[in-house]
Amino acid sequence: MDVNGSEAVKFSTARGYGMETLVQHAGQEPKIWSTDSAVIPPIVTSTTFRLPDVAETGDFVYARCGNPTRNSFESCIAALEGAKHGIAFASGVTTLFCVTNMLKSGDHIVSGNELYGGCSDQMKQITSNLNIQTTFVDSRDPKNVAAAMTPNTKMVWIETPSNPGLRISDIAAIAEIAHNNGAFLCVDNTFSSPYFQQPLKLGADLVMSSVTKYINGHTDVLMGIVCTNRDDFNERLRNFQLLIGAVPSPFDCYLANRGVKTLPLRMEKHQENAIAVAKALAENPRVEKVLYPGLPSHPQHELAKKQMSGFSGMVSLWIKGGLKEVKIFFKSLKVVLFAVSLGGTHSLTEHPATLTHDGLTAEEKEDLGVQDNLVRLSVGLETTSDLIADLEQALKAAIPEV
Ligand code: P1T
Repeated sequence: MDVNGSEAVKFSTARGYGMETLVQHAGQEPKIWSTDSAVIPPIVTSTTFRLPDVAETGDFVYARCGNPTRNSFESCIAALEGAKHGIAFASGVTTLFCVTNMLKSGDHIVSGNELYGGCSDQMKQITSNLNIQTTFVDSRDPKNVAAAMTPNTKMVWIETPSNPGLRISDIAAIAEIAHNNGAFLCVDNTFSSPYFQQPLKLGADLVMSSVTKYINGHTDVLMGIVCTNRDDFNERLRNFQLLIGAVPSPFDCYLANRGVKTLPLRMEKHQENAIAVAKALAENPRVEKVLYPGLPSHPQHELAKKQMSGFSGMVSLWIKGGLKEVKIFFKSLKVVLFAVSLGGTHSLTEHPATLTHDGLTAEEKEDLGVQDNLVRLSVGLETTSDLIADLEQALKAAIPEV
């Protein structure tokens, strides 16, 4: 388009334009810099877009309501989830905030009781202030979800596998319960990524992910995304992008779009390393218990196999001892880094009881197995034998006698 829909203007000194005008306009016409042959989508940082006419908009108007780099990324993740729509937000927790804001005062949520601590804290501390109460149930048994449904229940929220105990919830069974009660189901798919699990195909209405984790995969972007096939949900969530404005930056969208290109390769290697690490830890006399959904020792291995095509890179272990041993264990690691977050190329380990799930009450921690000796591992892409050797030497340092 030419300037303001009129004839193209040639910006040059010969035409008498001043320097102050030329620095704004010369060489900046979309015809000069835009291309339809670049292999990689460009980072479009413009916050505003030229409009064709009064009461007419082009594809883009203003960065909060749409940006070409963000659109590329959203379309890619929607395709991976088998969805019509993908709507990206500034973080995973913002995505939860926007999804729960589709409810109204007096509505009720039934949620799995094991969630990332930031998500359950948000439901308890912020969503509740909107007069939307949440009942938390052990969603491993769908009957618990059914029993908690009330006439006001409008949303069921589950995380599967869950953070940090890797509990599995039956997506198809819970979707049916939600629908029979006039509610919708949203699944937090962060731990699997769409590569290993596509909840919409199992009946969920919405699927969200913290892009910060496996989807971006490189520990350098904070972002969330929700995908859906429902046009009405898409409209409402896009309106939140516009009115709340917690949208990811074009640069972050570019990075995540770049990161996701290797999602299949990374997920296969995360899984390969996680299986090897989980097997080695299960045989270690210094370890009380190991959970990995891909091993037959996981109590819900059969359900995991039914709804997932692979088991990701998250391993949870309870070491022998308590806080003292756990502290020495973390300090002794050399390859695996002690840090929250997950899903990146580096192996990370964290202590849910004092970090990600610190907000839980003592009873909730006990009920979920978030004891002082629980260690969460996000198994990265390093050489398998280096990871196992590092974990084994740290366990030895922490628990010299067995
Ligand atoms: O950090 P953010 O992008 O806002 O995503 C929140 C979130 C949502 N859902 C799950 C399952 C998550 O694990 C997270 C974030 N989790 C961590 C930072 C963590 O260390 O567990």
